[in-house]
Amino acid sequence: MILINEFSGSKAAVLGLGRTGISVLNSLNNSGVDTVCWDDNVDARQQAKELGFNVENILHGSNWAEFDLLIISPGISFLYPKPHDVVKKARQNNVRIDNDIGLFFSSIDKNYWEKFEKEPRIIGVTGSNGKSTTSFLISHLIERAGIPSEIGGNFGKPVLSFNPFKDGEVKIIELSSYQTEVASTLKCDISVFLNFSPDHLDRHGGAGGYFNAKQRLFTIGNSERNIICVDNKEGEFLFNSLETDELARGSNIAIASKRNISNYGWSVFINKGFLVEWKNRKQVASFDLKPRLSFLRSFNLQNICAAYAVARSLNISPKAIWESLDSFKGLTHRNQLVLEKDGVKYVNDSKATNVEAALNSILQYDSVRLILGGLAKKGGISKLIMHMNQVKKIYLIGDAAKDFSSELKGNVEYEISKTLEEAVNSATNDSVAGDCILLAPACASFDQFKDFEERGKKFISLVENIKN
Ligand code: UMA
Repeated sequence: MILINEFSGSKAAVLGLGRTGISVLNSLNNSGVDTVCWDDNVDARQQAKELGFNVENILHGSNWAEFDLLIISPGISFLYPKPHDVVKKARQNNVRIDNDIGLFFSSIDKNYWEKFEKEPRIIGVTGSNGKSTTSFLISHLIERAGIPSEIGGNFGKPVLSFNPFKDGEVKIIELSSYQTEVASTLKCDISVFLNFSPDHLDRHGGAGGYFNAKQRLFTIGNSERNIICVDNKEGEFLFNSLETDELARGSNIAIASKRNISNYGWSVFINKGFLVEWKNRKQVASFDLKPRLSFLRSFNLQNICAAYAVARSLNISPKAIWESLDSFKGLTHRNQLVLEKDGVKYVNDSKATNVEAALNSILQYDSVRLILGGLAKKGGISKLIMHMNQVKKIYLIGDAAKDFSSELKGNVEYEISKTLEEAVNSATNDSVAGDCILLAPACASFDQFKDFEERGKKFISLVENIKN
């Protein structure tokens, strides 16, 4: 657990009692902070009571003059579609609002850092897609190099549940826009920006607000090194704006998965099937990806460039990184090959919860039977429809099925399968050797499942039945 001495003796209200809220309460209570907590869900409140926390209706029954802090979970609306009523109340009473990420960074002051022989490092990874895979790949590369590490944040383990820092350790934090939007402080040593595509637009008042939330990691963060993917225009903009700072110029690394960017001061890119690093107009390393391309591509080349650049920033040699890449197995629910039977592949990319992520998956296979649908995100699927060459048929599930079917009409063969089970069965019956049955739903899962993990697990269990 991470302790936060700065607030010892103060009083905090905690809203949201999921994974984050409980970790915040544990940490604050052990740091000498007096806490009360609340959740809109009665079961969550009951569970918190059973854990011994002080549950109090902070919306109607509290004296706000007593509170110094309100700590909110990522799922709580901060600005859009409208601020949660408790957030409004805190603003009316001039109570500081923060989240677990802000608390985590406030816990690290000079006095704390000075006790280490070898300074620990913190890496923040943001972007619309590939954050988890990149974070996991970074941890794999640095662990293989003998550097201790821990991974958390949006990845699953709340940052305040991290173990106390060890000498020379690296903490890797996956950061969602919900988290970067609210955090009062973001002090990573190395910050990574992967890509940008519209997502979570309701929660950020549109694409501008969403980009701004991600950009905060770089604008308020002041990292020692920024690693920015310039594959899309938002990344290019971010890189150029950071390079206007004379002191930072040259310390940032640009990465690109589709073109030669050796004209940047320090760069890592994929060109003609090679992973290449350039620094100060000299080539530092070059590896032929082609023999391993289909294996590496399944982790997305952008993610590989980013993790390589982070490892290089930690002084790991190009050769050691290259050798460790081979033993990386990837993450469950992210482009995970579940079964290959009679020449048909079954791939679980349940984490592809938006169009961009689904498209990344589809483009990796030549003949796709795509399971699509769930709870639709804003913006429709027109971008997907432009890339249907590899898609033989679509099997629509969930709430979005009807709306998507009208968009697909005339563009690609489809059927409304309703449930995941029906979709898997139907796609299996239709399939021939060489096909890939791909769950890349481009939607949230909450209409039929608890979360993307439950949806992925269901897919795996349905596929396991086919195996037997
Ligand atoms: N709640 C309220 N009122 C509200 C909204 C929520 O009381 O208006 C309560 C709920 O009743 C529930 C609690 O808040 O009891 C849930 O809080 P939460 O949604 O913030 O969930 P946590 O369990 O704390 O998990 C969060 C992240 N969840 C979200 O961002 C929605 C997890 O990311 C993260 O792993 C975890 O913190 C640890 O840091 C998940 C996620 O889906 C994986 N992230 C999104 C994504 O990847 O697209 C951003």
